Formats: sequence, structure tokens, C-alpha cells
Amino acid sequence: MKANDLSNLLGTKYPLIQGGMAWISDADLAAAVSNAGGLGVIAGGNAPRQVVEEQVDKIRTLTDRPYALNVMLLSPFADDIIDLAIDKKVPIVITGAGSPGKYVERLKEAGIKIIPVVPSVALARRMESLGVDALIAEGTEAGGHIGELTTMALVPQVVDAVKIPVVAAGGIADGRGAAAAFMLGAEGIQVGTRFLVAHECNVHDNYKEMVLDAKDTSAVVSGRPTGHPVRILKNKLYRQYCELEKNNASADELEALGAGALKKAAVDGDVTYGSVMAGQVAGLITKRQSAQEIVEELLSDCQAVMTRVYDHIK
Ligand code: TUI
Repeated sequence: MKANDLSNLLGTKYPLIQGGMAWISDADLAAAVSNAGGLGVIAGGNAPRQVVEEQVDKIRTLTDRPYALNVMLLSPFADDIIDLAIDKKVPIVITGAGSPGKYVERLKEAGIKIIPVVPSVALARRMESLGVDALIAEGTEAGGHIGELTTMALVPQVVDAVKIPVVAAGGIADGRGAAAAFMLGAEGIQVGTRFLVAHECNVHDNYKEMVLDAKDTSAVVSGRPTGHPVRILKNKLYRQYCELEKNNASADELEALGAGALKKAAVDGDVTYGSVMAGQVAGLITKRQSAQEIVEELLSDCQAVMTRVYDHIK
């Protein structure tokens, strides 16, 4: 695959970004993806500066290639993580779960490329006018915190609305999904869920097993009433959540059941009462591989799919 505008912008061999997954995407996974030719991403999640700083320092011992820091804007430490990115001259900042408007100028001044995740055309336009470098249009198929629109509907509408490169995210786990994303006009793809089962991913093994066991309907959405819908794999926590919702629990009660739940699953391995965030493509994921095997298989399958379709219609 030849480098396109997006891979030139990222400084990577391939136009593939690893999804920044809170409590999961650390320097080990990010370095493995960057070394495989993609863009590895360290996730700040809800962690304080010191925890994220360790990972930022560590990745420099594991790879010389570009990487990104994902700043989760709902985090109480978001300001500190932005300061960290500037202090450490992180090459690329990806933001999620909100508008990074107030940070854009400082990041640009520091020479840091900024790529916000957007769930709508309105936010995409707003971000472009602030001068961000590219956008990630993330559909509701994705794991974790999600918007309303599907990748199929969102990506082409964002592509038509802006001039900067658009990366498709949500629902992409193999060559077919990647090919579809490029057909919709995306210049790159972001893949999260499939990297959960990478050898280099340090998420708890119970979490990996749950992804490998997932079927098409395993990924469900909780938290709609709180205004922060999150896609997770169905478990006891989800069923308790549904009960509370049915009984008209307050947003605070619902939030309480979710707080800390991701760490419980990802770090402690409690996949019964923890929050196992994953995308709708979890059912497609059947084998553990290295990050390099994932990147190479996904892109070579993507090429094969595109060639097959081209041959079919010509
Ligand atoms: O951010 C994600 N996915 C995430 S974050 C996360 S950790 C978490 N912690 C506590 C509560 C909720 C989640 C797990 N998964 N993806 C990127 C993403 N960003 N998806 C949707 C959005 C988004 C939504 C609204 C981006 C901007 C936005 O803007 C609203 C506004 O302010 O205009």
C-alpha cells in the first residue's frame, strides 16, 4: 500500500491508527502498532498525569516511530494531559468524548498535530475551522463512549463536509471493513477492538477471552439515560444496569454503577461486574495475534477484497 496524505501526515507506513482504549492502550501496545507501521496510541483515559507520563516516557524506549496520545475530554485530568503532551512534545494528540476547542491553539503552537474524534458533521466542520489536521469519524458500532450515527452513514457525510483527511472508525476489524471504509471516502482507518486480543495488549486475559467468545449480539449499549452511552459486552453488570433503568433510577445511581467499572474489567479481570468495552465487531474476532500480524493481515486482506470487487465489476 502506498503512503497517502494521511500516512504522510502521521509519518507512518500505513494509514492505520490503533484505537486509544482507556485503561488498556499503554506503551507496549502502542509501540507494537507503531513498529508494525501503523500509528500506536497511548490512552490517557481517566488517569492522572503521572500515570500517563510513565507510558509516554516508556514508549520512547520501545520505538522511534510516531505515536499519538489520546486525551479523553471527560477526564478530570484532561487539562493536565494536554500540558503533558506539550511538555513532552508528543507528536500527535487525538481527542475523544468532547470538543477539544479550547486546546487547539496551544497544541498547534507547540507543533503537535491534532486529530479529534467526531460523531457528527457539525462537530467535524467546527473542528476543521479551528485548524485541526485530520478527523476521525467514529460510528456507533465502536466500543466505549459512542455517538448516534453509524460508520456507514457518518463517514461519507463528514468526507463531503470537510477538506482535511478523514479516518473512519467503528466497526472495522478486518480487510472487508477496511475496504468499505476506504470506499466511503476515508483516507485511513482506526481499529480498536481487534487490538484487544493482540499479544502485546496488556488487558486482563479474562477480557481477551470475552472478546474471543463474543457473538454478533454480544455488544450492547448502556448508559443512554446518563447522556454518556457506552458500548460494552453483555454481562451481569449490564443486566443490573437494565434493572435500575427499568426502575427509573436516577442518573447518579446509574453513573455509580459505571464508575470504575472499566478498570475493574480491564485491570482486575472482573468481567462479571466490570465494564467490558468493545465494538460490534467483537463477534468477528476469533484469534490472538501479534500487533504486526493484525496490521499486515488486515491490510493485505483489504487489498485482496478491493481487487476481487474490482475484477467482479469490470
Ligand atoms: O471517547 C471515545 N471512546 C471512549 S472514551 C471511554 S472512557 C469513558 N469514561 C467515562 C465515561 C465515558 C467514557 C471509553 N470509550 N471515543 C471517541 C468519541 N468521541 N466517541 C464519541 C465522541 C464524541 C462525542 C461528543 C466526541 C465529541 C463530542 O462532542 C460533543 C460536543 O461537545 O460537542
